[in-house]
Amino acid sequence: MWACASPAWRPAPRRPSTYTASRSITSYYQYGLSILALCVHQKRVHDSVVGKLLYAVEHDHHLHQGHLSVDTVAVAGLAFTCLERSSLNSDLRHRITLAIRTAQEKVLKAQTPEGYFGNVYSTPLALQLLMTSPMPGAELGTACLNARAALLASLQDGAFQNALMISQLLPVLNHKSYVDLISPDCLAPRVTLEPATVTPSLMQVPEFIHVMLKVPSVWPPYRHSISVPAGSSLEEVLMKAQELGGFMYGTQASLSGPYLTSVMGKEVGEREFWQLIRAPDTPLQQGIADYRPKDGETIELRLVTW
Ligand code: B12
Repeated sequence: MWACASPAWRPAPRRPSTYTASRSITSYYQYGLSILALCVHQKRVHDSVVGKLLYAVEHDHHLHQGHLSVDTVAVAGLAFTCLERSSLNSDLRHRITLAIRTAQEKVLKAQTPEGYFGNVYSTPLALQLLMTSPMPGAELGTACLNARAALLASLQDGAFQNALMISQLLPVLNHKSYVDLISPDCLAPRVTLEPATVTPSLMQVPEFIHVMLKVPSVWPPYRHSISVPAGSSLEEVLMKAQELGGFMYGTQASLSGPYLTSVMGKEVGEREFWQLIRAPDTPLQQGIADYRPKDGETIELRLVTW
């Protein structure tokens, strides 16, 4: 199954400029999102800018290590749909129409047996794209129904706690996509999500769990069993490890929550990231603040390039 370990592929590096970011942060996901954002505000961009995204979709540049980045293709498809609906970049009309079809086909092909497109967290954007589809047919209908059913089940299981993920899901629950922002209907009734209320029982004695924390890519390698109250997040495991000594980490705030940027003093370099892995080799589908390890799990922090 595609997980975030297969990140969005990136456009060619920028030419040196006065911009002094410490690392390049451009990806086709961000490129597509920017075109989409400008388009819903009816801002015209040059054909060469759109052409670069078209080229990426036509030539599978959103592939990474052989995997498809469903989030990236979905955002590109939404951007093209907006351009088509707004009659922008009309000289590219034919390529844009074909690219929408290509993006939709790629997303459909990425459906898992559970019904997700890619993984649970790429499914909301994928559904946004497929909902805007001019593609007729029972196949699309069944695929979308299966994805919706899988999403609703995961909602019940509490998979959507992250505000950014909820922001990508809410339009789908309202039968809308980001493209509808071209002319938003502010008066339409809205589906919202109610926070689940958990009443902790009085006299609850916290149960403790043990999580093995491993960092093999530093010298000397770090490996310790950390004891935390059951239900703790991975971030709480990291905090506890730091408190015990011999472990250090740093984060950067992002819209998705705290992003792990350094471990044992090792800061990520350009196009590197600290990947979160459940041993032996399963990349986590949530960040440190949202993921709650189970008793006996081994979590590895692995420095990889994207
Ligand atoms: C590109 C991308 C990456 C790139 C970011 C590098 C870069 N400079 O572009 C890389 C490959 C490094 C990456 C890493 C991870 N990612 Co990621 N990523 C994305 C993607 C496709 C686009 C994000 C983006 O550019 N947004 C637009 C910009 C404008 O917004 P931004 O807030 O500035 O974006 C920054 C943050 O989002 C941050 N970031 C990226 N991913 C994640 C994940 C988490 C949990 C956090 C806190 C921050 C973060 O990097 C972005 C660029 O600087 C999203 C897809 C989506 N549907 O949102 C997944 C997504 C957000 N990632 C996800 C995950 C799970 C991860 C990892 C935890 C995977 C792992 N097992 O290690 C790691 C983060 C680990 C850590 N160190 O904390 C999930 C989050 C699901 C959730 N429940 O919240 C998503 C939704 C993908 C998916 N469908 O599963 N990711």
